[in-house]
Amino acid sequence: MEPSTNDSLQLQELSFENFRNEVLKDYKMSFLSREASLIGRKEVLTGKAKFGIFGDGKEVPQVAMAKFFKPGDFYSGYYRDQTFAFATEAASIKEFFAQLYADPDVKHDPHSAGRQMNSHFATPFVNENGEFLDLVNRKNITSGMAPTAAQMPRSVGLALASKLFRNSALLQQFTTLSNKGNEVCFSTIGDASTSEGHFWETVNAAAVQQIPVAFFIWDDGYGISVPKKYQTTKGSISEALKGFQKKEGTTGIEIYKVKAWDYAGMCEVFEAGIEKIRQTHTPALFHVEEVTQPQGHSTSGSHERYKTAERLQWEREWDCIKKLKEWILENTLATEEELSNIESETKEFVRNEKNNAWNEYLQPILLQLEKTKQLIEQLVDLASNEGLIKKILKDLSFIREPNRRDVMSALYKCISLAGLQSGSSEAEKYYAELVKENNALFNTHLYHEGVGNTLLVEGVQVEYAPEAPTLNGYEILNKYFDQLFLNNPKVIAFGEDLGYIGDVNQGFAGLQAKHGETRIFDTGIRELTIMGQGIGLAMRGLRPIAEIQYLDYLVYGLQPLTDDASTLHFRTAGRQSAPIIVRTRGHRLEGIWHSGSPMGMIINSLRGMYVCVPRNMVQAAGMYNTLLEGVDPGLVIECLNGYRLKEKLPSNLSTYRVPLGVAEIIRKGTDITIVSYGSTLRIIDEAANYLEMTGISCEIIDVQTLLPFDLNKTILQSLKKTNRIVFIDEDVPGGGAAYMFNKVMEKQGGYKFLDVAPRTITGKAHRPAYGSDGDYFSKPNAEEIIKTISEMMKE
Ligand SMILES: Cc1ncc(C[n+]2csc(CCOP(=O)(O)OP(=O)(O)O)c2C)c(N)n1
Ligand SMILES: [Mg+2]
Repeated sequence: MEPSTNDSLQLQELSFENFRNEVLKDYKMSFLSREASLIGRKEVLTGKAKFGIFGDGKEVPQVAMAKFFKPGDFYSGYYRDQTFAFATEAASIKEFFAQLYADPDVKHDPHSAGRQMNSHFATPFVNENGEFLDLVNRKNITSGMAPTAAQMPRSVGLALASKLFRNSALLQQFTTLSNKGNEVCFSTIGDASTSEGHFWETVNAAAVQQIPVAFFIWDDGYGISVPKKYQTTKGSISEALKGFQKKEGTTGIEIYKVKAWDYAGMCEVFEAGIEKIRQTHTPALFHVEEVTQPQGHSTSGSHERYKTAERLQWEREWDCIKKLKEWILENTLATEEELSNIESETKEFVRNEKNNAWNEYLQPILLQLEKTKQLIEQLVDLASNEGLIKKILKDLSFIREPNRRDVMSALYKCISLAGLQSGSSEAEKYYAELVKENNALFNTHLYHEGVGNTLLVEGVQVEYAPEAPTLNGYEILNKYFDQLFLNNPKVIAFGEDLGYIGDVNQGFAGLQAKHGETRIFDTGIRELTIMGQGIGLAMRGLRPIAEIQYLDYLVYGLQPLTDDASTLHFRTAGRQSAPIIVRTRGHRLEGIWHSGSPMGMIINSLRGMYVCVPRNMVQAAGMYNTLLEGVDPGLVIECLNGYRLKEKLPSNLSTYRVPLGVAEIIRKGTDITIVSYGSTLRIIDEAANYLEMTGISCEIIDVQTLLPFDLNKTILQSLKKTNRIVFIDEDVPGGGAAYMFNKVMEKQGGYKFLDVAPRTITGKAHRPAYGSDGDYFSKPNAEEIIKTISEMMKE
């Protein structure tokens, strides 16, 4: 039935009222966020917080954008997006201040437990068992990072996941991870950060793959002090990107331009633009121009130093909140008075929430301080110099805004001055309690700490049938991956040349044809975003194996691994995980670019990942299985020269598991312990065969994983027997071998069992020269090992 004229009038009024309320809500939200920025800056300048970076000037674009961010969607952005976080209810004002104060209580700062600077938000993705939550019915904010454009590469994976969920029949069953691939990834970036290669690689990867990502560029004309003319071709990112514009029948992206002060315009463009992305999976870029920055870049320094008076004046006039207010008044959506009521209400709310956050932050420290002072008072008489303790006590009373470290430092010194050593005094017991408490607050979650920790995955012994065939290494892997893809629908593998030809060493040969292009596929030459793609897919609950073609090129993809994958779990205090498996092949082959073994660099930049260095392909398979059982990210470096070596085919290849951190004695001996891993073991074996003929018996230990390292102290046990030890690898001097040396000597206490000086044998400091002779003279060779060990036997 048609509505009567009266009904339709009522409906119109209703929809006008709804519209008006929506606009006023957005005004209020923008104002609220601005107030948080203004107060936040003061909190830093008065010393309550250490550093602040705020979203002032970007409020209105972000309330507009937040309207179209639906449950199930993903956000990967940067430190300017507090308004978006408030508007999507991902963060509260109180949480915002808790993070500003670095409150380590996860209940107060659920985004990072005080581990990140302010405006680095995150919503929970995994529970304490490492299981993924229902991500479909919540708005998902991936944890922010400070390095400019670091949020870009993972956007590729976050968006690609939607495409895979939409197109792969096998993935339809995971209804808490995706609703038929309808999720859009919102990715924000500052204008200046688009100068980073990360941005270009990401836009290209998104455009080529046609994945649902919305890029928002907050163009305020500056990257700290450096203006656009030094950043962007033609001074406009949307102009510079024109060749990426999608046309009929091509790949590409949609490009939209809007003005940050044009509330109505942005709502219209974002609504239609996001809907199109959701429907078609064509990525889009929203170039938001004429953005301002009322308080300048951050609390370190003022923008008067580099912005002209005219620019500053323009920024004041074109402030997005001021313009929104004018627009509301012009359109008679509210009166001055109504808006001013909203403003004063909001100001008070923010002030109160700030105070609440501060009190909650301070309360536990004040309690610690009180108790510590009482305990110290009892120590005064015990010290030979009681004046010193009294001074510490007095200083403690003068601290206006105490930190946990002030408490710990005073208590430790007083315990020491009082000569307490029993461990049973009240002061010592309390100190021990605080050590434990602070460790739990500040030093946890580098890896998953619940049942999903990969270290808890038990090993499974390898089994061989009596007539087990002998195959090339690559054939072993090929059989392994085939079974893996049959057994685990969440596993996805991709990389350069990995799909159609099945990788450069045929580990995946024939498997794309068998398991499908949504599971095993090629990528462009873009290591950085291959890693980002893996991280994003892993964050969406899939189990990507992301390939770097050669270990030497891991450096191209290292930034997302070290800054994102390795820190994600830590920086969210266990609330997000990216269990990416990075597969690569390396160590000794040929020349400067195909035989690198930069293990020191890798293990020191990837704390937070597990690093596996299998000696052959059966071991590699066992390590993939172990990593896939846990929820931590891992790197597996296969031996580049091992694909054509013969290995026996196990009968339990798909269930065989190599436990992480368990070193294996691969040759028993009595005179010297040789510690190594990967392809170097073959050179060592050659040396050991020779040494045996000369009467020297070598015990060779394969550490198997560098992170973690020999958890059972297998090496120490061996050293206790041989009293001689040498660490060998192909890295530069002071690299991987020095790491192993440190672990055994210092951590395992190996120095106590030495009869002769321990040694490391490594590659040269330079890159390996080309050819067989280059290899011989650049990398550790059998003769060098024989010579060193023979000398050690004579000492
Ligand atoms: C890789 C890296 N280089 C430098 C910095 C220091 N830095 C922080 S923000 C910034 C400017 C970013 O400008 P833009 O992308 O325009 O964002 P805006 O702050 O203007 O919103 C710089 C240089 C950084 N965080 N990361
Ligand atoms: Mg900028």
